[in-house]
Amino acid sequence: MSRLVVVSNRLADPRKAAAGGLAVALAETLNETGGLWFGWSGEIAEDGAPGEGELHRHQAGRVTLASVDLSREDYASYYEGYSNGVLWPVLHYRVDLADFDSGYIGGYRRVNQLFARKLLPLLKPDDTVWVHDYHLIPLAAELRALGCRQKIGFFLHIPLPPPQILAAIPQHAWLVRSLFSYDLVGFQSETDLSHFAGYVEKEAGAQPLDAHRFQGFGSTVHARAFPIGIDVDEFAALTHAREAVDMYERMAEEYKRRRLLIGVDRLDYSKGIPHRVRAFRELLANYPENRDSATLIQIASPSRESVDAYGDIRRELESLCGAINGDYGGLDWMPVRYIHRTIARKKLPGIFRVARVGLVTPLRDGMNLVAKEFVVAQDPGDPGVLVLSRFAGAAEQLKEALLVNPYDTHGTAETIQRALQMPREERQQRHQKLLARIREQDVHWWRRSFLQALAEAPGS
Ligand code: GDG
Repeated sequence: MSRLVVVSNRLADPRKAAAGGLAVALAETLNETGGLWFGWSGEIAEDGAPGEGELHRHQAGRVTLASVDLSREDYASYYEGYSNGVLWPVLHYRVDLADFDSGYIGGYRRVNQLFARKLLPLLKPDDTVWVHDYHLIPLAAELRALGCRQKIGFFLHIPLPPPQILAAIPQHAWLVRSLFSYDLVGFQSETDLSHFAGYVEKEAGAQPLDAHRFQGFGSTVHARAFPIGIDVDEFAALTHAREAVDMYERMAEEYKRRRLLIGVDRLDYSKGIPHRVRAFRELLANYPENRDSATLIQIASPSRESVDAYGDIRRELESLCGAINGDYGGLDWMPVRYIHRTIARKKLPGIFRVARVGLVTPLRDGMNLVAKEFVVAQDPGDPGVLVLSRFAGAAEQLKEALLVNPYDTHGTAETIQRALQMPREERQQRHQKLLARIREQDVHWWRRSFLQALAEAPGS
């Protein structure tokens, strides 16, 4: 197997499995192949020049971690500006929240060029390079411009919107053309793939050679959906470890007279948290039997606080939760517990397991791993019910969840009521099917499928 080189905006030490996410997903292959992980160090060089950054290297077991610092100006335009101020909102269909400052694109391009320049000398001839996410769309084009011939794959962790929405980005044509420098492009869902196919056909006149091969801009690219999964065994082990069990027992005791609903998200406008809280308010209004009983715990871990839209959603949530507690709460019952902090990962499965309903209702989400974690943490004999947005990538796989349209407050409230009333037998049947699919298409399956498809894709 050729050496795996992973490139992502941020990197993590793959030995620290508790880090979760990409580190757990890629650790096995990085270790087996003595791989390299390259990205931004997380450091901002206050007096650094734009387009420059010091390279740091260190060993994490068999894996080499190589990272570069960013200048203050590059951080502002590449990371906060173009990646999180333009690409994140538009790719989540939120053109209204985008900040199309024409100064950002220069920094985005410059940092991708910097990454290409620093990475190229570290590559060996038969390396396989796997680039991750929207921060680095043009990286392969920049590497190719410097003469890189290695296989390069790209995986987009967030959605790809329909062509008309993508076209709102002033540089949309350049971005999509950049994707043709990869040998393989992976999306989270068939929906995202169909948007890519639609875009290249309508906007770029590129011809599909078959369902997964597209010809355009003088080259051919393979594109497919590879729905990302979780490490099921790791999360199941976490569920039965002491911290989670302690958490479960404490919460089960505290809420034994009541029924818990749980939401766990980064505090991001794509996650639909205010919509969810409004649906919960409607549940209390329309089904009074839930008063003094149904309790929503919403954990919203802080995220990108310096961006304006994040401050707005934080304020909206605080006032919404305060109003519901004021209207419905009593001396010994608060309907909503809103926690704007990050909770230790080891405790999460305990909270998931005690909940009767898991609310995963993003307005738009690439995949949403919380949906999968919630299912894995359940007691198969008496499982909770997953209420899932039809607009999460996970909805393509998790058909036995109760699917909702998060914009439909009334419909979501009705579905939550159905979840609270679902008989045990139906809950067991649905849970069994969901768990089987999550297990079958876990993160190791995802990694193997992508790398195999990349190995089989003809080189450029
Ligand atoms: C992007 C895409 C795609 C959340 N709060 C806490 C906490 N978390 C953990 C969850 C889960 C992870 O963070 C979130 O993953 P998601 O998939 O839900 O969402 P994004 O962060 O937006 O991830 C997404 C993903 O990439 C992978 O491709 O699925 O669509 O947007 O693991 O458990 N963890 C801890 N404390 C918290 O308070 N410890």
